[in-house]
Amino acid sequence: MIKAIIFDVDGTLADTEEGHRVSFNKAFADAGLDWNWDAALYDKLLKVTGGKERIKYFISDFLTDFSKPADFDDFVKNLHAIKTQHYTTMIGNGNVPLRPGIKQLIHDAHAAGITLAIATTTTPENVSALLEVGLGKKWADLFAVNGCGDIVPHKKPAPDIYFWVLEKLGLKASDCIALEDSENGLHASLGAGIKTYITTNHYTRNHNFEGAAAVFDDLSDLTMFYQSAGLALPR
Ligand code: XBP
Ligand code: MG
Repeated sequence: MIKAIIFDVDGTLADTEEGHRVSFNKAFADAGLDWNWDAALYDKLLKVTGGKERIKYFISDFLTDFSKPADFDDFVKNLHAIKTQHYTTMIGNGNVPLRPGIKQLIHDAHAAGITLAIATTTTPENVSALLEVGLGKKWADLFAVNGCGDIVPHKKPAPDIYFWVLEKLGLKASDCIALEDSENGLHASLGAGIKTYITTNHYTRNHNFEGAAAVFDDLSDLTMFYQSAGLALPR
């Protein structure tokens, strides 16, 4: 019997990556940088998870003439903090709804006594902004564990965040299922031994999901998902 469902956030709970991309570009403009991440470039940059890590990847692998400031880490951290401000404002305005079936799944599972958790690469502020709009002010009461951002040394595709969540839940990997959207996310959850279901989006549709228990376009048909995942939930 599944005791817990562990949710990825970006691309899974909501289709957020366009919001992230636009927020990165706003931060670059605020900083007087002529960098512009269009969708095609962002698709490549999504190979690296974590906004700070993604900025460093862009600088190292896509910029040739950028001379790093002395306090490079602070420079990146500050740029990312500005980006997070723009993102949380955008999300707070209700511009990015939860994906189909997500709100119903969360409430059905919580009502049935299934433990819920979050395992994401994004920041705690971004998670709060998204779920306060999507699930209401008391969203945090629905989740036993909220694993996000820099609390682990290595971000996805490393399994660290999933090991961290399992440890906090006090559950075995076999007691849980994970919901992810990307190849990096799948590698992370499988790396922790967790059976993983995928919902794709326009950035991840062509990823390699070998090892996933099942791949769905989205969870608009919760009955199909519940049957596939062996969840005895009302539909
Ligand atoms: C997706 C990510 C994040 C977001 C940007 O996280 O890799 O880095 O793209 O958010 P997940 P930040 O799919 O694990 O939820 O800038 O806050 O990292
Ligand atoms: Mg994701």
